[in-house]
Amino acid sequence: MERILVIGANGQIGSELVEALSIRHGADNVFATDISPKNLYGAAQYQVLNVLDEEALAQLVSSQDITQVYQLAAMLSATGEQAPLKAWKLNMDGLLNILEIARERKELGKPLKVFWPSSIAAFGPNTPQDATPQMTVMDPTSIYGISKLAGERLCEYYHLKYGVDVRSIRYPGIISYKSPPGGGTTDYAIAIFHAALRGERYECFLGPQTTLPMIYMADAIRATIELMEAPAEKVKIRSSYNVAGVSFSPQELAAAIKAHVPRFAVSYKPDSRQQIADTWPQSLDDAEARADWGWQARISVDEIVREMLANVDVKVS
Ligand code: AKB
Repeated sequence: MERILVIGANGQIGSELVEALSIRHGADNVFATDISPKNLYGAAQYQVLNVLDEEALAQLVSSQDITQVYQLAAMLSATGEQAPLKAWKLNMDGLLNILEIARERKELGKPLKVFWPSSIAAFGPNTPQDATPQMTVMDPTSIYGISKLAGERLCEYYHLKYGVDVRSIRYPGIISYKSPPGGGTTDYAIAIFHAALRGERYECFLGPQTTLPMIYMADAIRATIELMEAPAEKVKIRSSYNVAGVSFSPQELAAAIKAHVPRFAVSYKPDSRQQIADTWPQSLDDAEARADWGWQARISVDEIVREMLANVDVKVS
């Protein structure tokens, strides 16, 4: 029986992951935590936890006999640039706290399986942008991207040196309707649906031709759970896996929305997030994820558009 801890449960991924894990493992075995006292998504078991409080974290892991932890608390690319030192501290120390606890638990004969999200932000301006390979030049220029690349190296280090069973995915931009994204460069791909459904013009903060890799939340959650459930010997990469979903530009997404909402209009006013997006891949080669643990994306751009238009709740945007 698994006992699962989700850190950052009120975030975009956390809110949906807690639900999916509860269905799989039983709500009694899933502990949702976040820095906020508000149990925003009605998790059956919720408590306040600051991932930077290593003592509180270790105490929770041991008192609840946790066997799997998903460390999702982080500052994303756009908000990270507003407070680089804070982003570095949260993103790095949060991960290190978990890895250290996993190392200690392993020594006690109580292994803790760790999931930690990396991102396409770990790539940089000298990375090949089309079908970006798993192993390639990585020279991120945002503090978020630098923390993701450093985090990938730490994950592999703790695996090689201490045998910690840590697993990771380089998430593309994730598109979802349930919970809002938290300050990323790919957020336009959600905000655009809210504007379309409110009957408003959308002013996009990226230029019309800025193609980026994206993935629908259902595929992202499935990838995460499939990776965590794969037999350990199949998880050959312990830094982080490329996982591809779809790729599109703002102009292409706007056209796909217009096919359903003909009067929808978009204008473009790139801001500082454009410089970040310009250094990221346009598409990913995820051959290793496919070969090692059978990953296969299912949801196309047209399906994403249909699902988002049917489900986005404009009352909460
Ligand atoms: C962001 O835009 O910062 C995130 C990401 C791609 O990691 N969505």
